[in-house]
Amino acid sequence: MPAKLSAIDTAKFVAAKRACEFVEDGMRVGLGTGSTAAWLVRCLGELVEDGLKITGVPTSIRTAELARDVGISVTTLDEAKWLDLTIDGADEYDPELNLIKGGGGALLQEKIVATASDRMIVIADRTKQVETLGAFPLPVEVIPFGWQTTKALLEETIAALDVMGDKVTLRMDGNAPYITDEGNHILDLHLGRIGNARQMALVLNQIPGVVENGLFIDICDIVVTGNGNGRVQVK
Ligand code: ABF
Repeated sequence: MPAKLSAIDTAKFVAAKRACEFVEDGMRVGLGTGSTAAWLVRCLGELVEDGLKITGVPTSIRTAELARDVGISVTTLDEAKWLDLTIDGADEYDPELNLIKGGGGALLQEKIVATASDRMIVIADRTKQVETLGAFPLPVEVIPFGWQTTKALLEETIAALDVMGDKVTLRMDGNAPYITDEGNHILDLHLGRIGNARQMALVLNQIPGVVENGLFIDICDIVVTGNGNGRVQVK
């Protein structure tokens, strides 16, 4: 373990290290995005240095850059076609292992890659565990064309679902909306609590202009969590 890690980084590191035990020689591995997934990429880089043979499919430009930096051979999902395993972070996970993801702005590629995998493992620190999803703002990716109309339709739809929540707000980095690797915008839905995540995930994607949302339902198979004392739990 790297020297002098903070408690939160220790939690992320040990979860990432433990998840590497699921990676076997010759695997095609989806590589997630975010700070916990970055620890995974670094740990896999060390294993590759020691002879592990894998091919990585990154879920963002920044993960692709980090993977190359640590010596992991990367390819595209079109090349790989299907993956043995995807390992990624999350913003929240509930008892059914349903997730909110996308706080890092990479939800679209993350959901495509995770779905195109035999297994999906989430690595997280203990703070990501919730009884009910929704305290973390739900990211929704929309195309730039007519995004303000899409935002208004989202507000109407959420109101119709009678969801107790604040107004829909656009994540503003400075004066510009957050732009994804695909050039789309991210809207953050401040819902507070999502009573029926399965229904919400389906309804959101029916709205014209919505590309994808950060609810990952029935996609995650295993959650590996770490805590600040270096202890790991596999669920
Ligand atoms: C990414 O990792 C995102 O989907 C998710 O929002 C983020 C979690 O970031 P971190 O690991 O930095 O907490 O997969």
